[in-house]
Formats: sequence, C-alpha cells, structure tokens
Amino acid sequence: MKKALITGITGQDGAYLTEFLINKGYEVHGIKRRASLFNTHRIDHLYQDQHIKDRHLILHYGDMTDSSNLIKIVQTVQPDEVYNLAAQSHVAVSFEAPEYTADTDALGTLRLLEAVKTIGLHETCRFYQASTSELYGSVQETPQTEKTPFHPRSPYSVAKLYAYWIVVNYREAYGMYACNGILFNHESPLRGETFVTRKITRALARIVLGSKDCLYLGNLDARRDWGHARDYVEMQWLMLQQETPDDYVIATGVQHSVRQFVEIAAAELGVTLAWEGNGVEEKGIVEDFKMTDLNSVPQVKFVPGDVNQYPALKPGDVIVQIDPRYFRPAEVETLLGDPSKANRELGWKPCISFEELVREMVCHDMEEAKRDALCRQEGFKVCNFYE
Ligand code: NDP
Ligand code: GDR
Repeated sequence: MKKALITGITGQDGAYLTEFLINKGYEVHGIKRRASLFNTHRIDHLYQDQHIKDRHLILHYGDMTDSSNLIKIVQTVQPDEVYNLAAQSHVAVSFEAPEYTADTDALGTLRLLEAVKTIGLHETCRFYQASTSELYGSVQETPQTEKTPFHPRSPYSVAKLYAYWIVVNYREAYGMYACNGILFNHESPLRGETFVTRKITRALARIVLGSKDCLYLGNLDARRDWGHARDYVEMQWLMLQQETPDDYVIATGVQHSVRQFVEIAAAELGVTLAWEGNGVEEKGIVEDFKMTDLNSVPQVKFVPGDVNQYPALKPGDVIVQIDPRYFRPAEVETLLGDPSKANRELGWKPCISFEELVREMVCHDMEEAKRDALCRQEGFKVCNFYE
C-alpha cells in the first residue's frame, strides 16, 4: 500500500485529495495544526478512530514553521509521495501578515524538502508543490503557459515564487522527483468562506432568505479562470505518476469576471440583478480607483428584479455594493490559463464546467443557509463568519 503525506489536509484541496487517494488505496497521513477548536470538518467523514487497526487516514500534529516537527513526521511516515498543500493561502491577508506568509509558504516548503532529504528519502519520495497562477501577477501574455514570465503582486505570491524555485532547485540539485502544479483558481462547496466565490454564494443564499442584508465586494472587474477543486486534485496525483518530474499549468482555459460570477450565482437563485446608479460606466471602476482616494469610489449598486419567490426581498433592495476595504494594495486584474501541456502529456482535462461549479456551490450554500435559518428560528445560536 502506497503512503502519501499531505500538508494542509484540513483545507479545501486537502479534503478532496484525501478522498481521492483513499479511493486509490493509499494510506494517507495528514499534518494538522493544533487549534483551539476542531478544524477537521472537511475530512471528518473520512476520519477513523485511532484505535482501529489498518486505518487509511492518520493525522499528525504539525506546522510548516517547525522543521524539527516536520523531520519527525517524515521519519515516522516514510511517505512514497508528499503533497505540500499547506499555506497561508489568502492573498489579501498576506498584505496584513507578510512575514508569517513568507515563513509558512516559502520557508515551509524549504523545510519540508529538507526534511525529505535529511531522512534520505529524496531518491524515492515524490514531491508535489501547490504553486499558483498568482505567480504571473501582472500578466505579460494571455493565456498563461508554463513559459510565461512571473511577476508576483503580493507577499503571498512572492513567497510562492520562492517555493516554486526551491522545488525546481531540489529537482536539479539532488535529482528529486519534485513537481510544481501551477494551479489557477479552483473552488467548491468546501472553499474557504472569505474567498470571493464562496463569499458570494454564501451571502446571496442568506440574502434571499432574509438573514443577511447586503454583500460587500471589492474589485468586480477582476477576471479569473475558475475550475472545480475535485477536478484539480486528480491532476496533483497524476503529476507524481509520470516517468520524469515536470511543472504543469492546470486551468480550464475559460475566464469570467467577479461581476459575472455574482450575476450567474444570483440567476441560479432565480434573482435577476439590475444596475442602479445611472451613468456609472461598468468599466473604469477599478482603473479610476486609487488607494489614497477611498471616499471617491463609486458605490455601484445592484438591485434585484424578479423577487417574487423570496418574500424577504423587496424590489429595489440594494443587495450588492462595493466596499473599498476589499480592494488590494496591488491587484491581479486578469488570469487565464492554457492547460494544453497537461492535456497533451497527462491526458487531463477538467470535467466540471463553470456553470456546474456555480450551481453546486449555490445549492450547497442555500441548504446551509436554510439550516442556519431553521436553527435561528428554533432559538439556537448561529455563528457569523468574518469576511
Ligand atoms: P486552504 O486555505 O483551504 O487550506 C490551507 C491549508 O494549509 C489548511 O489545511 C491550513 O490549516 C494549512 N496551513 C496553513 N498554515 C499552516 C501552517 N503554518 N502549518 C501547517 N498547515 C498550515 O487552501 P486550498 O486548499 O484552497 O489550497 C491548497 C494549496 O494550494 C495552498 O497552498 C494554496 O496556496 C494553493 N493554491 C490554491 C488555489 C485555489 O484556487 N484553491 C490555486 C493555486 C494554489 P488550517 O485548516 O489549520 O487553517
Ligand atoms: P485569489 O482569490 O486572490 O485569486 O487567490 P480570491 O477569491 O480571494 O479573489 C479573487 C478576485 O476577486 C476579487 N475580489 C474579492 N476577493 C475577496 N476575497 N473578497 C472580496 O470581497 C472581493 N471582491 C473582489 C479579488 O480582488 C481578486 O481579484 C486564490 C487563492 O486560493 C490563492 O491561494 C491561489 O493561489 C489563487 O486563488 C490562484
């Protein structure tokens, strides 16, 4: 039985990858940070009591900032494959916690590679690094391929740039089978609540049910290549099953704006969004915006049109507004990936369309919102997540 070690197992990708590898017959080991609350809800359905023999999922306490701990875990597990998914993965947060982000995302990757090498597994153990389309930053060519130059635009992506190159370096210097998956944005019902897609689907579901008034967003004109996380974890595994290690772009090749995401998600709920604010040009919101000029940001508003099925909503209610606090000091305006190398060499292409992704997220968050509304109605406390 093959053994895989996953860092970041409690995150979105960690959960899908764990399920995928268990189904492939792997013994999966995961590194979980100590937290004051359980934070394993994404993998609870896969967890087995530690007193059961021959478990397929085993968790270890650890942290990417602690090299002795990483060495000990790698020594204990003796993995055939390591998937380094752990990261402070929020771009906006990385501007607020740049040093911690660098420690975890850049040096953490180095620590893990060193752990594999120190234990003497570098000739046998295969290593996957969760690299990112954020490396392209202010893009130099469209669509982006494995050859497009990098120009990172945040502490997060600068840290990930270090991680990218240290993986390439360990491959070249020590002959390690180490790969970078340059993954474009991928989402799902398990997506963290503060990333824009999940923030939109959660908020819209709550707004139509009347438990939230308005969704506040930043740059509506940012464009992303959004895929489904379930499709993308298969690719992470495939990259480690080849004869020689390489780096691959994983993307759908289709792009939408944040504004389109909002409109399509609202349409899934049967709500048509109409523009308010006569004369406000759809384009130009971001170009005109300066961080020094917060008060002059146009408050572009949407109003729901057909709201008959939702008694909580009245025609004319403003349900989406721009809030300057969600603009970033340096923005990545547009990303669009060209996955043809992965398609050609690994035979991979995504199965789940953008529309199916949005539908799945909206349906999931509608169910969750209904459950929360019922709890509130019955007098139970429901927590409001920080956005
Ligand atoms: P999540 O934010 O959902 O998960 C991140 C995981 O890393 C969580 O398990 C988190 O633990 C863990 N983690 C954070 N800091 C540390 C630390 N110091 N030590 C140990 N573990 C830590 O991210 P995703 O699942 O979405 O992404 C997985 C990886 O892929 C990340 O590296 C991300 O940067 C990268 N990526 C993601 C893309 C996407 O669109 N999703 C696209 C391209 C790259 P905890 O649960 O305790 O917070
Ligand atoms: P991103 O994802 O930064 O691309 O990083 P996010 O969903 O946070 O932002 C996407 C775009 O939407 C704009 N935006 C907002 N973003 C958030 N979070 N909240 C808002 O209110 C909002 N309004 C507009 C952003 O400015 C941005 O342009 C994700 C992470 O998973 C990274 O770890 C990963 O490396 C990249 O995707 C690929």
